[in-house]
Amino acid sequence: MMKSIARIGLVVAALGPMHAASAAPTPRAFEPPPSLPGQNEVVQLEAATVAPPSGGCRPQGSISRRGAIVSVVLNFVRGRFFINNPDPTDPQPDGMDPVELRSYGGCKSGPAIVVKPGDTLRVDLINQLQKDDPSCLPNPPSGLGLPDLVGCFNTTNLHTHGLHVSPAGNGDNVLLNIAPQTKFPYEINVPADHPSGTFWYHAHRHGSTAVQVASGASGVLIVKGDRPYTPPTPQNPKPIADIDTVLHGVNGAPMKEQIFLFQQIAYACFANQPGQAGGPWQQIYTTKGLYNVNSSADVANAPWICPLASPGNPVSPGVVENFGLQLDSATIWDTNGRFTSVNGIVQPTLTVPAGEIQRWRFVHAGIHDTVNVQIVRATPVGATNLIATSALSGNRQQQQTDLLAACNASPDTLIPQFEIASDGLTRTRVRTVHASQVGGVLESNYMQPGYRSDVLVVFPSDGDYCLLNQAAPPAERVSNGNGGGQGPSTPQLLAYIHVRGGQPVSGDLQAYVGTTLYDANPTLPEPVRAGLRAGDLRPWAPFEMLAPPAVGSQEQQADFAINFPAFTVNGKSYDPDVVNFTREVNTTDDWLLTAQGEPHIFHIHVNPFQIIDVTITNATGQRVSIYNPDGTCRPDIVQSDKQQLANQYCGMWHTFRDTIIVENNYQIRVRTHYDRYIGEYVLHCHILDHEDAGMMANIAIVPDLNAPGGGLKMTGMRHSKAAGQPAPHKH
Ligand SMILES: [Cu+2]
Repeated sequence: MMKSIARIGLVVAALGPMHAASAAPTPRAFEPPPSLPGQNEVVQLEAATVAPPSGGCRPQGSISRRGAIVSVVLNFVRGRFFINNPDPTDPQPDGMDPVELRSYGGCKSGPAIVVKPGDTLRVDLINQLQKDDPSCLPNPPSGLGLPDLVGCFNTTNLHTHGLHVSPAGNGDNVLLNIAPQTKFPYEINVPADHPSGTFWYHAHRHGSTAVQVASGASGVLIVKGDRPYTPPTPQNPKPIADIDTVLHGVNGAPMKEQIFLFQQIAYACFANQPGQAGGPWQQIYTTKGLYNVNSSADVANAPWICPLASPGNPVSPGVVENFGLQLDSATIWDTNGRFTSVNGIVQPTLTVPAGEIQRWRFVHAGIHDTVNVQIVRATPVGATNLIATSALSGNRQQQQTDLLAACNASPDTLIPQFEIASDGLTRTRVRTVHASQVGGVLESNYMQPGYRSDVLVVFPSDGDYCLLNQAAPPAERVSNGNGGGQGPSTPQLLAYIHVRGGQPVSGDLQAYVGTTLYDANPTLPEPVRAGLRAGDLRPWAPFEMLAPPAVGSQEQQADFAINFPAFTVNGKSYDPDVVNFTREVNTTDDWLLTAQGEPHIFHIHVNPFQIIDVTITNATGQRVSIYNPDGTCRPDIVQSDKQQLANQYCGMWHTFRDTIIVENNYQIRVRTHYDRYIGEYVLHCHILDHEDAGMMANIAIVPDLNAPGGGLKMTGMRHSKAAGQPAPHKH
């Protein structure tokens, strides 16, 4: 470890003082996520989406297809690359901060992987990280700020978030430890009836999840479907059809797709001298001096910088190594000055033609902070149109003034997002995120870590637009002393959108999208086609309504809380050796989700859940639903929440998801069916530093709750047979 610090210092020093800092950031073009080299017809099919990025990163590894077997070699490596930083006071050449991060294939974002229903996805995960890992010592250096069970940052595993696949054995099994310098053959069998949609994969080994995902260890995983609509029959009342099959133009050409993998890579540059007492990664360079565990609040809230190294002042590249300083704080992402990146690039520029309907797949791959996605028509400010020239500069806080002026969200400037799928699953109805609002708040596409949202977008005319992460409501901002809040304290530009050429659209964009889809799908039966025009997606939605649980079945509960230092589910910190819930396969449960003290994010593996109800305690102390009987939000209830948190649930009634935020004072009732798969898996908070700190529980799905051992083992069979008694009846 000492040796590697010395090496790091030298490398950065060698890059440095020759180059002067540039005055304005160099605009960076939008790029898709990297793609693995290899032959894969599905990737070819997706060429427009997953083409090798022009100036981007070619990940180590490979992908190939033979029949229905997709073989991926995924290298988990310490990658050295650069992240663009629009802050001109950042002295790195051309505003490119050198970083050294745990990554898939050595790129900022993991490679996009595309599979089809019925595929077997084989992933050879090769953990090339070093065994020499100070976070994995029996007594790690105290300056690393490691809570109990957090550490071993070079040990990993792989989770396919949102996929309905087996959690057992070599499947989507997050109870595995893939040690450094070892490899593991995952085999993910995507069932033939799996919904198509937007999913993602990321590292998920308890204790190192947050550090690895905050380093960028995540990538999109798309299930691409080609099953056309067929009418229901008595034998098959709910035929499977993929929304992909209707998203094309009148000429049949597939709709252009764009992937937006939002990552919040929390890199910091450290000042550790080689041989420093207490170990490495203890002092972060900030605009106000060195930040360590003993720093004042002033320094702790200062933006991070990566200065040039000089003799006697080594500077590490940007790394994610100190759990306590870099991740484990409700406010740190808001104040550290770092930017949410899109496919590994900070504030890229995307150029699209007017009038072209595109499918945008948003994936929130951050670990902790809300992203409130808005698309806003830019207003030219002064002589320089900063959005037209992609020229916002400064760290996030410094960009605030220009951004507020240039990207002012209002009912007149907001471009609607037509959401067709949430958490990968096609909705029964298009949800429009637009200016019309419940409770006096301009709507955003509210995304929490783990969420996905597929939206159709179309730009009415030439001009410049801002892809924003809109600020949290005032009462929720970190700057008002309210923890992490529901979004940043200041709006943040995620990407510049330049609309150039194409055909302008006048009139209502929703009608335009509906008519375009109608015209492009003349072979659909007329009622289905007319429904599509009106936003009815039921023919392509994998689920509509789950039947209720059996009468008398026990409601399950997950209550998230922090009783520092304990991060708990139902009062218990994660114990890998304890099964917290045992439930029976092919049964249905209702769950009540609650969070104490601050919001938490419920995520459960393997099976999605349906949002049955969201309730809030109103001013007179009654618990009331935020929904009307038809699923629309009740304005009076929404307005009663002074923190304006109910809006994010308004589009969720009866939708199916795998991740949902649980706000304080809210209760969320969800329903889930333990379909098909037995085995042990987890539910947890998707604020990943909470998960690492213990906010996770094991759930085991067994063949038969009433059989000895759940019917999983031969144990007890002899006894029950010898006793001559039939197995007790269920329920
Ligand atoms: Cu949490």
